[in-house]
Amino acid sequence: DYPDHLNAAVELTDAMVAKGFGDHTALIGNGRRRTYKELSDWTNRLAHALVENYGVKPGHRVLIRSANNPAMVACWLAATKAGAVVVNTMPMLRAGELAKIVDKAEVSLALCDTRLMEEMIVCAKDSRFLKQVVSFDGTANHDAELDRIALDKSVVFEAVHTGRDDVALLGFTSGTTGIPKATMHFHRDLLAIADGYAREVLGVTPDDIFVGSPPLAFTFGLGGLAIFPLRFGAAATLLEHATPANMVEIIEKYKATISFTAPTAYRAMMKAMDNGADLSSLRVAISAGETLPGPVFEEWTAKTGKPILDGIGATEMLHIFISNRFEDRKPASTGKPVGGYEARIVNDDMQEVPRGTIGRLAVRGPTGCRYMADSRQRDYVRDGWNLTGDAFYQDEDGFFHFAARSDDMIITAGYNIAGPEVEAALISHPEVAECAVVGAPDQERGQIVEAYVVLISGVSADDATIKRLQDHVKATIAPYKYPRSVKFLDNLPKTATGKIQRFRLRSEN
Ligand code: 3SK
Repeated sequence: DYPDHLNAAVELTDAMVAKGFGDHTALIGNGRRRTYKELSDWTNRLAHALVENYGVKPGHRVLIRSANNPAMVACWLAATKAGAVVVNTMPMLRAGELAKIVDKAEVSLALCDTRLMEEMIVCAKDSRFLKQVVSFDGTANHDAELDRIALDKSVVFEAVHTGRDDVALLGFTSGTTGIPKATMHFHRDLLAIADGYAREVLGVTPDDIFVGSPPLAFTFGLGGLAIFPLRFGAAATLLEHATPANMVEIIEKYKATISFTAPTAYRAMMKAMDNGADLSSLRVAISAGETLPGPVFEEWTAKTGKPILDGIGATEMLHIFISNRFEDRKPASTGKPVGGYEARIVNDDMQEVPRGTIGRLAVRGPTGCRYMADSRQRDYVRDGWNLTGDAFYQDEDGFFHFAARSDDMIITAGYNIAGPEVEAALISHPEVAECAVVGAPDQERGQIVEAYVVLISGVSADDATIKRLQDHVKATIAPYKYPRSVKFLDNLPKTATGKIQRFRLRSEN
């Protein structure tokens, strides 16, 4: 239960100082630590600048363009304190992609890291909506227009008395299909993901230090690397260019306790451990974005002695809504609903199917999908349930298991085959570094199973390897599921957030 008037940014900064966390480290990035008091003062100065110098009013859409760094978090909090609706965006977006977001969200002000101004200015040049682009310094120097203006402002700011159901954030998702949608999230949603998942599943304490790779522009990153730590007086380490190698460095240097990243990065981090890396400070590893393969779960648990928790989230739902728990986890399972959420497996008529049957994942709880001006809303929310587009089944113990994205089911000669099941079989072959499986059109069978494989270095991409991989799949799962077509790639196409873009592979056909 949240009060009628709620400003999430105040709860994550000023309220934390009032609770006695002023001297605790809140953010570490670009070679500097910032305490909660410093973050509170910084964001209040920025909020004054936004209101007094740039005319930000409640409900204005403010876009932020930056890599993960403390200044981006400060700008997001400041704009939220000023009552703006924030759109966080990733640094690699080009002017054309930014323009689509600006138009959809009717963005009037953009705050942009000085190092990323070029594409932002191109985007603003012909925009109907975007009237001001203001630079901020994403390094620790505070040497850009917004920083200079904020410098003389008061550290006390009376935040806008937003309602708990006022929109605070627009999360953009193109999912794995490439067509962007804006999802609206309220002030209360921003706190609900911390008070649900982060409190109940992770048991975050002020001693925790977070590290991770997802961009803050993606709600997975905003939750894991800003909202969760700040809600509990913990610290977040922010990396502008996160790689498994520099995440390992940060874990060793700051004794990080909670990591957020995708399964491929955990595989790479385990390789680093083989070369002597010390990850013993981690108390839990969170894996999401792609399903965590059973062998990675087993190997991580054996090597670190610490839990790796797979979970599923969605930009539409804001964050993770089904997860494994420390004391209740199963390999190759996504876990059970997070407190406050309900999940069920339904057929196309929204009827619950028996345990063990693959169907559509339906979920409801404190957060949910609200697309902005998008007719896809009625496909996503039916009878009050959010249909995430995932095919799942629930086992006898109540654990949910991912089968496929609904559009990743391959129908071949009358059989339904979940692409990710074939991927899990392929990835367990020692010569496979990464893979993605899709359905390719076939005259005789309708579709065939087609695998795109990235081999580990030194293995030849030839017919003998194809045969070895096909035999391995036949020996691992029901033989009819083996990939009749195997193609080799140097890299898999992925979104900026690391999700495999299977639609691109399908369109190769
Ligand atoms: O995996 C996802 O798509 C996701 C999206 C938002 C928040 C959290 C997660 C895991």
